Amino acid sequence: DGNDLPEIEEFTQTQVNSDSNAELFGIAEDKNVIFINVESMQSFLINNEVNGKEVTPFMNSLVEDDSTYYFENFYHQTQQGKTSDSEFITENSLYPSSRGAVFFTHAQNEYHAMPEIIKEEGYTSSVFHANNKSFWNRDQMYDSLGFDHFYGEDAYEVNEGNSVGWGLKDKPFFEQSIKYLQSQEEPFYSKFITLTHHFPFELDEEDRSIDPYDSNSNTLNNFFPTARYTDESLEEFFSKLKQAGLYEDSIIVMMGDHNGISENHNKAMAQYLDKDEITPYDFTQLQRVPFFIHIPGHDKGKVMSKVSGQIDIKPTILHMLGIETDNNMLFGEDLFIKDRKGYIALRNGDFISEEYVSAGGVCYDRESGDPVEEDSNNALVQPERDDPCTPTKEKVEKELGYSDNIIYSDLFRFVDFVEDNETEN
Ligand code: GP9
Ligand code: MN
Repeated sequence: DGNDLPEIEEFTQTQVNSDSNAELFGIAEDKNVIFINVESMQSFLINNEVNGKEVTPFMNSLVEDDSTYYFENFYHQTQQGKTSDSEFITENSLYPSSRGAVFFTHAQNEYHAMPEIIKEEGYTSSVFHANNKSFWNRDQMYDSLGFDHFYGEDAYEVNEGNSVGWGLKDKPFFEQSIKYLQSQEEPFYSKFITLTHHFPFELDEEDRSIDPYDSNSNTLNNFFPTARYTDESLEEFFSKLKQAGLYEDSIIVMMGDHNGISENHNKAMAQYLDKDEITPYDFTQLQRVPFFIHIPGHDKGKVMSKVSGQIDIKPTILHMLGIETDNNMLFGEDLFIKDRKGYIALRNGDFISEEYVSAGGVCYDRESGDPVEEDSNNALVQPERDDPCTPTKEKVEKELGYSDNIIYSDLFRFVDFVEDNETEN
């Protein structure tokens, strides 16, 4: 039953800042939202090189661009559901499951997802992804999330010449998508999910603009050329949007979905990053994924450094569209408010705050990456003194538990989400 609801509601209303007085409230009112879920893109690639060559020149140019906000301390919060988890977090501002994929286990739940909310403001929504529609149970889950259209593999012309690895390459994927995008009723919210930069990072010679890295891990070695290929596909997509006349009236949001390099490749990663080893602290910092908000015509874009994550996307986009979120029961916060709660929870219970990184049971100083030293005097007097990560750790556990309750007991069945805009009149 819904007995836990009042407590969860109290938490989301008091502990999560739903202030819509953000700098960018309404900046994208009635504009199209083009959202790109960029497969396996990780932040360590941005403004970095391999064999003396830039890996992601297009995204690097966006970091500098006045129309773009780039979030350099933005974390993915996915677990076993990988891409599907990143979608789940984005659309709902809820956490995914600690085991399995919520796209499979709870596709029949009642949600109050972004596509459904913006539909009330006259938006149509769609997803573009050149893979089988039932992969990750997307066909079912997209209905529950309120998406209007899903352009899967059958919407694309896929042949041997234009595919590699998992299927259609990203360049023809974007190219073939334009005609569908032009047919969307405006304003639209359209999500594109890329595929080429996916494990095991296969790429044809002709598509390679940079050489692989040289280490004992073929996975890491091949990660760089496919990242470059996808970066080029994004640049081409921007140009095509301009040619199609879709650019000016849209905002373009890009997010890396999760890491593509697991801890199995720590040795090679340490070599690449020129470190002795990859500690749990380093591995946690490697869970940063690029996040960009590009607003054509805007000139106040900058690099944003506060700790942030996928959970924050939904309130940020809704506020940019001029939609209030006060009664929404979200766990994320607008990326542009001053008074953020100051930490990001990872699904495994680890967290990153402005001061600390809690990883694998160790509390690290975020700036130095060193474990926080127990004050030796204090430890003698109070041997069980909690380390400075404990208060945040407790909040993180509470928050993850509340989100789990919502999902496991399908609690949104009992909530009547009334838009504030309507209640005021
Ligand atoms: C599959 C694609 C990749 O459709 O989204 O999924 P992943 O393996 O990254 O979860
Ligand atoms: Mn993925």
